[in-house]
Amino acid sequence: MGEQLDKVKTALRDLDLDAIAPAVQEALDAGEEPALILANMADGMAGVGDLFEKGEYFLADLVLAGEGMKEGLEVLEPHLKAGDRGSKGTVVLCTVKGDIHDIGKNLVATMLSSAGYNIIDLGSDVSEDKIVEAVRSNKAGAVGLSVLLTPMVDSIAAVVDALKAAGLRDQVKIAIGGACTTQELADRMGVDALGRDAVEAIRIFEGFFN
Ligand code: B1M
Repeated sequence: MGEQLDKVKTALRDLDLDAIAPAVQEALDAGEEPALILANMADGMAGVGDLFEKGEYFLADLVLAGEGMKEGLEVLEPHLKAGDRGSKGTVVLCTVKGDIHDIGKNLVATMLSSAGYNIIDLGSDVSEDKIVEAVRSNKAGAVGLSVLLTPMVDSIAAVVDALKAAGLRDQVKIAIGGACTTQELADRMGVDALGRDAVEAIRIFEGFFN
């Protein structure tokens, strides 16, 4: 036990694309908890981010890492969805306008979905109008925004303002997360919570719906 989790993390960090899906399958076969496997995939991606920041990886490597993450998730997702899906509440989730980073958002979506929430995943680079429409048509109780680019943080305020203008702000709680978010930013933007990782995101949404 543990050795297979390391393999998952290392395969992703080293961009060994052929090894990622088999490593996830091996960890499942060894009886590792799917949520723990997911956490190791997130650690592998964090390793990719560090190597990029050190100048050892380039943009093309980041795209490969995104592919690797998708391949691993394809194997893992059916095992994460054992819970009572969709019963705990509806969450509209996306990455904000101007920002195409979606790996962290996808992780949060997978974790929340397996924890029993109905996730309306609008994807990345999503306008405030689309979010308002999705909240209204799905009667969502919460909105989750992923934000990685500092120049795009004003997109958060645009969502808050659009929900207010539509008369929906009192019906939804809003959480933000992503590499460039801080508590100070969350306070300034007028959102209800900040999640630092996918596990914290689950705790936050549990609080929103209880
Ligand atoms: Co870009 N990128 N990127 N990038 N990229 C960052 C974010 C950056 C910090 C790298 C750097 O320069 N050091 C930097 C932003 C600087 C800033 O503004 N602060 C940056 C930049 C500048 C850019 C471009 C502008 C580069 C360029 O073109 N010159 C460009 C932007 C394009 C655009 O969006 N318009 C760009 C492009 C890309 C790729 C397409 C190549 C690729 C994205 C692929 C994809 O997502 N499909 C990419 C990647 C991979 C990264 C890094 C290396 C890794 C991001 C990631 O996936 N992390 C990133 C550097 C870094 O973060 N260290 C970087 C792994 C992921 C699991 O973590 O997303 O943080 P994260 O999610 C975590 C938590 O944050 C949290 O839970 C997740 C799981 O634990 N979380 C939430 C996330 N959302 C949440 C929501 C919640 C709660 C928790 O509640 C709702």
